[in-house]
Amino acid sequence: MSRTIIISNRLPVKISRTAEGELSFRPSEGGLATGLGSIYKEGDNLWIGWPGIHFQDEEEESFVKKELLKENMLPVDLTTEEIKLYYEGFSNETLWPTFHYFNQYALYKKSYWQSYERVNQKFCDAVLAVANPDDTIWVHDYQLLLLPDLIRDKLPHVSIGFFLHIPFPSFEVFRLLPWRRQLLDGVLGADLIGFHTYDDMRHFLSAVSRICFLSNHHGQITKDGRIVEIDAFPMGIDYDKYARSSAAPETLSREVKYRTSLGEVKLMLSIDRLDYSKGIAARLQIFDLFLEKYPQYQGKVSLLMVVVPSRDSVDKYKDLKEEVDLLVGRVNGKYGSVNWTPIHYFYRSFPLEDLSAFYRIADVALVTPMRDGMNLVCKEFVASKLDQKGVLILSEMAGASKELSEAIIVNPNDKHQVRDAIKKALEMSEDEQVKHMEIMQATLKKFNIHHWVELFMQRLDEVNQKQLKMNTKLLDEKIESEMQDSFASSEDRMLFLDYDGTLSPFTGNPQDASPDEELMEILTHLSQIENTRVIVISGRDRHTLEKWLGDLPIEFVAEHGVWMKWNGEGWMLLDSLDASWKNDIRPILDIYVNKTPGSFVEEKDYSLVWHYRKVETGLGELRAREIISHLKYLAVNMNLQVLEGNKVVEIKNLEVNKGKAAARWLEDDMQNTFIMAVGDDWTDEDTFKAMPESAFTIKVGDRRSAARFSVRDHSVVRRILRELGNVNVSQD
Ligand code: GDG
Repeated sequence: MSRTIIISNRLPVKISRTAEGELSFRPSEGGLATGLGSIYKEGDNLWIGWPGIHFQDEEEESFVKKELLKENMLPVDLTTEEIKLYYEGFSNETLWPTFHYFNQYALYKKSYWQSYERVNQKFCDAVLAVANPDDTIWVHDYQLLLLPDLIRDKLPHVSIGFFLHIPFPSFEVFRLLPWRRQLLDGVLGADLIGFHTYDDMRHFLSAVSRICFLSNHHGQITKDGRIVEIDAFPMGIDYDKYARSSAAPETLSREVKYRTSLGEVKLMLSIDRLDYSKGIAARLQIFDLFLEKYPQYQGKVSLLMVVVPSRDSVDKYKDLKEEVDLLVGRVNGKYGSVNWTPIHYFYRSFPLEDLSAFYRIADVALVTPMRDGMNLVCKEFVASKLDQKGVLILSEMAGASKELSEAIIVNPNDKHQVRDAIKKALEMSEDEQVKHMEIMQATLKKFNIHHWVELFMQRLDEVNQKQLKMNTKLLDEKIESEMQDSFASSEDRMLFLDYDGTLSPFTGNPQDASPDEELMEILTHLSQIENTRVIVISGRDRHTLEKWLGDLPIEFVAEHGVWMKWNGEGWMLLDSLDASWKNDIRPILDIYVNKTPGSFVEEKDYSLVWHYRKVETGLGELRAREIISHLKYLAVNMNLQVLEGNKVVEIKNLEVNKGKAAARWLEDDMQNTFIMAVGDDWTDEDTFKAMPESAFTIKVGDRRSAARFSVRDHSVVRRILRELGNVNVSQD
């Protein structure tokens, strides 16, 4: 039976050692653990991750493994060095600062990277030891960016989802990473990649387009013949859990206790892990500014600030802790009195009942991160406000701000704006508070954590169905051997081969793609086999094809079918074609060449091609769209077709296409003829469609095609052709 396997850096469990040296297991309270609890605890499903402790010996390791397995968890043991280099190092000192736009804090250390690679491999080994090809795998977060592709390599058809919990930065920041390409290739091993917000998603797509040269269509990328879908799935909270906890008697009694000791002041609340991305220091400076500018609030409002210890072995976090301690001391020293403390500061974590009491008690939640993937604290505050009174001040840099537009949205760098937002929040009428809170609660109730899990899993399943339904089947060994048998046993053989992207890789300059020695050898060899015809069917002009391949005993279709050359005969023109339209269209294309550095026009006998492979990424695509819309009506009137290819826009006569040309080689009875057609772009689709059903039609790259099979790239095509050339054909 197929299973779901969740993988994250940490397992959803807290294991601690008691004073007597015994181990105690407590389930983690995190939102993710709750949300995914409905999945991983079911049947044979599993959660794989680091258990958070170092095993003292093998006996302890096997005991912990056994205990965890009872709860459907499988631990990955990490050494002290791996925690230092992979976790604290690459994850938290390289990726975390870069992804949160603190790239000046990022360390680019080779030893960190190497450990990150090794640990991702370690996680992969743990997955492979238990996973089956029909399982569904869901990988979480920035510590495991390489994992999807590592798994894909060994289980090519398994369904893999990936979710990033932190922001994905703009391409300009992401590109700073020395290992940017490997990181993207790693994550692109997934079938579905999810982000909290649309902005993260578009930053990712832009990085993929610029670094991996893969474009997307409505968030869908095709990589190595596979579909990869990218989308935004804003993560929610376990709404009912927070609402319930807010009404619990234990919470109410703690609220009374805290209210009594705090006195009759208004209360602002902030809760964060200690992190520079959370804007804790700036928040303290803002509170200082607020008390200074509005002295009437001195003695009337306090800030309850919970900072949860985190990553305190990383230098930057130690520095931040010192800075926060200092600022709290300064503000309290400057304004405090015997009966009023401006800031109640706690550097520790609290149980949920306390947290809920804080959420209840607070008049204002001050959530002002410099950058945050989502931020769950603000959502928990809203869910805990059962009487709907309270105001949320929320940084526009938190993913949550995209959903909670009823909050007072601020830019945390604009200290004066936040200072005044505090005043506005404290003075907001109760009616208005309720009005905003109601709308936010309705959103969070619907888009809760269970909804998030369901949406993601459903979508992953849909992508999986899409992969299965794709017309083409990845060419495997079995089909290849069938193909070789058919090649050997047929009386005649016919191979229609596209050139660019099929026999040869794309180059910046089309003229640089001349055949290399290997290709010449393959084609020579094939064309020498008896009763075997090789037809190169290309969009290129006949002069180039003649120059490059004219010495071989092969046949040609040039300019997508304008020109044809049968064995031993001269070039033949397709019917009577008109080329006078070029005089009207060429000047238009020249305008675009003039304003687009790196682009040029290729003029063929019966078509014009605007090339933009060397144009700045993005600009080329923009101009291509401009050209297409510029020529749209003109083309219809002039009986032309405007087609978008691989970094080209081609204009040619409507009646020209590769399929029509290829059909001239085909006869009625071809039962004893082995036919193969290979191509990589839309112009080859016409060839595929023109072929008899039994033909071996092969698409290179993309799997959405009329072809029966697909292969990854031109190097696979070459290997297949080389092996066909070595087959012993029947002599009778
Ligand atoms: C990352 C992304 C994204 C805090 N103090 C206590 C406590 N907490 C709980 C909160 C909340 C969670 O910790 C913090 O979640 P955040 O979302 O605010 O922040 P990160 O830890 O940085 O999480 C973030 C998130 O992943 C999910 O995708 O939203 O952007 O950075 O649930 O309640 N819980 C308890 N005691 C505490 O003292 N029990």
